[in-house]
Amino acid sequence: MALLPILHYPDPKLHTVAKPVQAVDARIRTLISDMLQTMYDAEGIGLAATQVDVHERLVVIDTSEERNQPLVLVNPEITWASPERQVADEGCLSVPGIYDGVERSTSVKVRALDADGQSREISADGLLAVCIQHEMDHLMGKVFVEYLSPLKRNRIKTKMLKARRDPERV
Ligand code: K1U
Ligand code: ZN
Repeated sequence: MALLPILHYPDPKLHTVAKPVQAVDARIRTLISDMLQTMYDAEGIGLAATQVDVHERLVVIDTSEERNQPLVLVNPEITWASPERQVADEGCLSVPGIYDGVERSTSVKVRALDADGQSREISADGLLAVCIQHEMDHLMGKVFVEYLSPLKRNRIKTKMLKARRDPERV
């Protein structure tokens, strides 16, 4: 297993649209295991392949308290999203230290392949529904700060660029 470097906003590679995974083979299973290790090490609840500079439709998630219920979504598609929506605070491993409210559907259904290549449909609400929608956005090249006002987004961009230049001062 390996820890993978996570791209930080505003890296333009975060805006790449991911392509479908062609086969759940040994390469993908190694990537799944490396992404899970990277997510747990960074203390995140989710990670999209886009964030580790792999532009294929793969997401790992674990919203459990015990950090022992990994969810692997290969080629995920949202098949239903509730018309009921709610604003909740989000964070992002690609935008460290920034948390802000984003409006999302409160419940979703997602169809995906699991780590064995089996098709599954998952119903999610609460934090899991928020996390799935956040990770699906990553696969489409969208970072959560793009839901914020241009003023907030520019402040975040400036802060991230300063942190990249001078990590000691942030
Ligand atoms: O995709 C990512 O960057 C991971 C991200 C997922 C996420 C968290 C919260 C709302 C939506 C999506 C994170 O894991 S951010 C860091 C984090 O651990 C966290 C933040 C808020 C609540 C719970 C955990
Ligand atoms: Zn994120």
